[in-house]
Amino acid sequence: MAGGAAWKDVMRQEGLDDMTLLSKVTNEQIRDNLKERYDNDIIYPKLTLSSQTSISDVLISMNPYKAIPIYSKEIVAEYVGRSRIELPPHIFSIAEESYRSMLNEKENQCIIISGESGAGKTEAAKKIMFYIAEVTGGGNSGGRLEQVKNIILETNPLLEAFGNAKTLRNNNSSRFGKYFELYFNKNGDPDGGLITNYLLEKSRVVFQIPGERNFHVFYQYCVGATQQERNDYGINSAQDFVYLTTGNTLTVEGMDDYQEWNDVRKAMNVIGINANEQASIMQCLAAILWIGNLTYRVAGEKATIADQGTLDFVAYLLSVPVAFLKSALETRQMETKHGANQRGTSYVVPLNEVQALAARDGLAKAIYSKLFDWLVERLNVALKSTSPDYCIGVLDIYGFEVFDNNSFEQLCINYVNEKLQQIFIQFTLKNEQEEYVREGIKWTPIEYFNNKIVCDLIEEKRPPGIFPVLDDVCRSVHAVSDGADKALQQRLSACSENPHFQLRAQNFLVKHYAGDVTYKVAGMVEKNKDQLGKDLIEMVQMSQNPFITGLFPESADSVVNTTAGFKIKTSANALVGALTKCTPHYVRCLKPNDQKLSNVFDGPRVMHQIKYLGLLDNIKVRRSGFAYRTIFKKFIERYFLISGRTSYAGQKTWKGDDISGCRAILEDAPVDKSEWQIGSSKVFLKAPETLFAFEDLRVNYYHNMVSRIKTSYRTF
Ligand code: AD9
Ligand code: MG
Repeated sequence: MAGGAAWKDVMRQEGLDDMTLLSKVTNEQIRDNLKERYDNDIIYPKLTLSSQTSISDVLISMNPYKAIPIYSKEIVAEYVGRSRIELPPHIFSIAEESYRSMLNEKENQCIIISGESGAGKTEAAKKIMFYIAEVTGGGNSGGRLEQVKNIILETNPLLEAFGNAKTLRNNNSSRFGKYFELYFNKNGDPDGGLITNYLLEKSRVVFQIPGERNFHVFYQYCVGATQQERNDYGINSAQDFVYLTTGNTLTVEGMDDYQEWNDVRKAMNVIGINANEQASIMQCLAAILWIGNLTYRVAGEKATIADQGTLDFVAYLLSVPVAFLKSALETRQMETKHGANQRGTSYVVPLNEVQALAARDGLAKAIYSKLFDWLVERLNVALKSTSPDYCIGVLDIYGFEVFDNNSFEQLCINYVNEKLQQIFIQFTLKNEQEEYVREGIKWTPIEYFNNKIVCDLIEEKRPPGIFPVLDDVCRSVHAVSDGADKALQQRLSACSENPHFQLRAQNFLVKHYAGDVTYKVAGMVEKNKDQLGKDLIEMVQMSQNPFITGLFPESADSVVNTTAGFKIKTSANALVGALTKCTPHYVRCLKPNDQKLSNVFDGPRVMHQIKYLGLLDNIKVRRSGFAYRTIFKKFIERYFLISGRTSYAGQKTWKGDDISGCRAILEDAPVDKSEWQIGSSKVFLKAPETLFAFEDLRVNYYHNMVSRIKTSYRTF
């Protein structure tokens, strides 16, 4: 049912849908094609690429920064059951292709969405979820299925409130990475899911640069709290909390915090977070805000809490004895070991100003990040699937980012982006070219930049990369000290042999695939250490509120000594492992300008992205490579009908070996010799059109057979 104005919007044609068909293969042509389409509100071109398993599209998405009417239910209906070559490129087409290929090929799929901060990844992920919820489980399936779909959709408002924030790059920037595996049963009905979250940027809880905000949820809470919550938890306007005002930005254009708060509360109900738990969440959020209002009085090397009233209130919110809170925020217990197997002597050492502030902020960050993990865990409980058959994973992480001041958080974010670029290269360039070599196919190799060298620079043990150096310093120096930063500065010289690294006074530069970023050394060791002091852990564990003690289940003595760098490295590599097991689909998001403006196409800015995304390399590999390949046996089974040498009257007659059978079929087909090659185990076809031609020949053969049978029946 193709009707309505919206549908016309999707069907409009300007420039090329498929950029692998450009007349000239240059970056300028890619840019011009993107511009021509963008100027006409067509934001999705694609690249038809081949991979070892199938021909697939890489969807390019250009953020329009305005609403374009192409996401209605009517448009969803158009994409259902349609192949990717029938309709214009669209995020729905990628969702459809993933879903169908999961059911047809019985293989798990993943959709990898990449692009820099503000390019449209999260919006794309949401549209995929929407599409899948729309097209699955129609009829009277009701009950649990509807509930699962509701929960899937409600995860977004909740996770965005707690995990997104306004940054200079994006008003709704994801400050955590998310891999959302949607589970399905054999019929293709959603059956649950699993969310894996990656490194929340928790430093934002205590500090924001000018023009940025803390996580949305705090501002929403401050405008949306009930009178009861205001009375019980001391919720005032955002203006009154230090943690909400360091960026000097309280509202976001186009964002209605009050409305969003209602959505958050609704989402909590749908997910099954009960009233008691919700009250505890409100209490924790309030505790964090009030912790931020604690101030210290400093005398020499000793910092003591200045305002008893605030301290009392925080103790009340955390349900802990105030004396313990006070000592955990002012002092540190140290133990000197006398010898192996002997208990040491304990000393109580006062904290200096820097250490005291670090303790205070550390407490707030720890509560928030534990709360976030708790929410994800609860979502996973709600999404728990009994026995899933298949899965589609949707990866939406924080995009590559560079600010005037970049620290440990940017290093982690940009590192994960490097890893994703690695997988993309692997899937679309490296494996592809290696297969040609293996199969002995003649072709012209394409040079491309392999960013493995940058991944190595950050994560490798030998020669030591940045994370291992950081870990080393963390092990040997007290994190909150000048000494830590100096030691890091010195030891980073171990990375200097890597051409993508430059050590400078007080900072270092990494030449990332997406651009150069200078990282500040100061504070990195502490952020990497990422450990709440023993005193603070013991203090929160004394809480009378089981929700709060539940957030800190580990014993203070057994706190595992893993650093933030180690964790992100481990989880990024696990992610890569999981993605490589699935059939991949790609969405490459681009942003048209840095001002978040609609109708502004900043040519050089777009060009920069085209270059580092390697779109040109993809097109070149695709054009000089082979779109389709399949093993000899499969090729014969599918196409034996086409040649008289391999078939007669619809029956396979071929008795020779598979390779000669393939050769017979290919030679007899009306296809130019340059369009195919035979490797050592597979047949390779150059253009997708050649494959379509083979499919047509097969279909025609059937038609002819049927009409011949009909004709002979009539004459009889
Ligand atoms: V980050 O790495 O999380 O900072 P994303 O996720 O890539 O970033 P996001 O999806 O949040 O970017 O998009 C940024 C903003 O661009 C959105 O809030 C929308 O205002 C706008 N946007 C993105 N995609 C679309 C779209 N398809 N149509 C309209 C869009 N607006
Ligand atoms: Mg995002």
